[in-house]
Amino acid sequence: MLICNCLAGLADLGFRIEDVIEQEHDAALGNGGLGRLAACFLDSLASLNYPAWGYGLRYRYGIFKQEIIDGYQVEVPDYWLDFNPWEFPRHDVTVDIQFFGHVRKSTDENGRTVAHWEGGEIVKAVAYDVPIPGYATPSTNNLRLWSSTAASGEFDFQKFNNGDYESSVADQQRAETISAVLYPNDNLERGKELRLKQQYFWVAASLYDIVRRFKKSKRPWKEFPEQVAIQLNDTHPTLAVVELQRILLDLEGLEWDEAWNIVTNTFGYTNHTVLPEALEKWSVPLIQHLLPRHLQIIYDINLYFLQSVERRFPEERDLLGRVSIIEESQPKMVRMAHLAIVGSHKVNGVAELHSDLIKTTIFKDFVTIFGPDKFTNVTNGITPRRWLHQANPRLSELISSKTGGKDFLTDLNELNKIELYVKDKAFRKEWADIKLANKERLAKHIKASAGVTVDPTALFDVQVKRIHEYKRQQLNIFGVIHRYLTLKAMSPEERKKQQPRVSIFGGKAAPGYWMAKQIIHLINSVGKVVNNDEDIGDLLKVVFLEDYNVSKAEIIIPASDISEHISTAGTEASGTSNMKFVLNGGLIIGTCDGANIEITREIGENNIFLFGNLAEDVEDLRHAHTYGTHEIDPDLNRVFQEIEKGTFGSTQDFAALISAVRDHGDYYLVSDDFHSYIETQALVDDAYRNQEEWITKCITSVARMGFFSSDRCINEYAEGIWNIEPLRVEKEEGA
Ligand code: GL7
Repeated sequence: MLICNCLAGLADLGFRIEDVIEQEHDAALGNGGLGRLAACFLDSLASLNYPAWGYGLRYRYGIFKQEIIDGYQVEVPDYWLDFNPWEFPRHDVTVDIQFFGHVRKSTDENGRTVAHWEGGEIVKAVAYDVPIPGYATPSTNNLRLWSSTAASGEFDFQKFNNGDYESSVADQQRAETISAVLYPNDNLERGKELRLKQQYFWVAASLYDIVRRFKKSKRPWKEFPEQVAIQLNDTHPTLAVVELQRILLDLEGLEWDEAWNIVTNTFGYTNHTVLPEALEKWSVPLIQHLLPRHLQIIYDINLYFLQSVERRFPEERDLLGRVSIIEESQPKMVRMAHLAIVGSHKVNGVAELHSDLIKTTIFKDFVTIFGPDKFTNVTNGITPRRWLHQANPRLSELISSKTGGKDFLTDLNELNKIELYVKDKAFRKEWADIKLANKERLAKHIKASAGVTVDPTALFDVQVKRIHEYKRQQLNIFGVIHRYLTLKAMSPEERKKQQPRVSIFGGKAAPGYWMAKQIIHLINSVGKVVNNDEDIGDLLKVVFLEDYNVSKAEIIIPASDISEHISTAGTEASGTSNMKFVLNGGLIIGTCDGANIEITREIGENNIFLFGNLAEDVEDLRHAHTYGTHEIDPDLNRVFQEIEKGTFGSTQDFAALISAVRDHGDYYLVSDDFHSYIETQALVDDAYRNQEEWITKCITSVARMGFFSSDRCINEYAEGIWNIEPLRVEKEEGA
């Protein structure tokens, strides 16, 4: 009804809804899976009627736009706020945030030492509210994004009038810099002062807001954790642990133990990666300079923690150094993950393998100290509202016609009803038609954006995600080159028997990640040669889609036949696009990593193409590469030789990609997994040729994907970590 009114209203004004929707920018306030997961969670929280808030920064510039020029990535700023009808500026909701300064200690009338954080500078946080409407419920939650501005709110008129023009706006500009731009690194931390400022600005404003709301309830402080649960989505907001302790201690006058009890019962911490380069550490001098009082509190937290460890494990001197929040390096560093673990009552990983890995590797000592119950798993999920209903309306419609309505969108296990129709001819035909239509739509997009003509009946092989060595787009493109060489060596008759394939890549490289940029360049260079080779024709096309983002994902994912989730085993914490692809009727080629393992368990091992070494063997293989001889796979060597011959242009550019494998220990095991990858890709070709079998696999897989709803995931957090229940809400008429 509402939609009809919108359409009619827009038509009256002379607009088409499609054109209006086109105008909307992606919010782009994150880098990759981590931020997108949070967006799915917000949708589930609202749809399940949980009273929850999301907090973040209102970046003026989100993730950059990617252009491909001459095969290279070029970054362009993406100013998205010129048109954002969804936000409500709340100039009445502001918080003053302090930085720098010093700490003065005094003694109160009870002889207690009181700390006063004084001086420094103040920046103002202004709230912008983004309503998050739940699906099929009147509940709407709030995402509160903070924007930074000068404390005075304006530039300094006094200075301006005195002719000091530059300095009159300097304060304003410095303040606004804090929420100006998102750091574009995915799974990498660089320790920049502005980034730390962003983190503190965000958590201080958010905690102030939370505490203000709690105080209105007039409940005693000890009941704070009953009313409030705060989930740390990775370590980026971990300063919140310290900030809450500071508020309780310095501003509310609680004793240390009482305050710390409240803090630890309030926070939960989700770890999203084991990659060492992504584990946050901040230098002690930097924190000392920016947040002097917080550094004192961190030292006290660490002291009490280490004292308790020492009491319990008096013989284990090394243990203290290993678990300390402070790393005794030069300069000393604060290990944020350790702080998050010590400051939380639950720690979880995001897929079973990942949760096991953190318990046995990076956080092993903490399991010994706190016991295994503090550590748990909550396997990630995705919202079926966006990733099925919105992205693939025809498939959603077909499913709803067989499951008896739209209930599957709020109870994804309902999907299993479609397995009854796996042999139903009309159903299968409609299923195949929908996939083809989605592929035709993507083919049009490929033509328009990359200028390449692709045959929609070819096998669409997709790898879209951030470009990263651990995600191994280099393995994929080396495999594509191997396929090209194999086809080239065939007679025209033999070629005719081969399965045509379109290899589709997309994803951004962090601007400072040189190797990732070389991978993009190699993909484009290979595309240029292969796509123009008349011997090859439609048998193989290679496409790099510019500027992969959520809107493009909604076009690409429903059009995939096979998608690649091929990280080195043990490196991808979960992955979530793997779930999106299968939910949209595509199959997976993947390693035994992250959520691929649980997807296999749910859909059955006949419906997924797994290959490669297992996580438990990775360490030994790396060790062997470094200390033994490292034989490169002969097929991969052929690929390297072809690149080095200059077949794909400038050999210099790609030398580093080859030497990472051949000369520098092949850390990501590209050579070790190459043979198994190529063989498994051949199995994919065979399977795809048998379209009847293929469609059966696809339907069966979708039917068994219920587990991967973010609703299931949020219910697990609510029950196991936050101890909250949904609000009772009357369903809307006709919803
Ligand atoms: C990530 C993981 O790399 C990814 O595997 C996971 O699915 C996601 C959500 O849990 O979190 N961790 C991380 O730092 N980034 C991720 O995408 C950027």
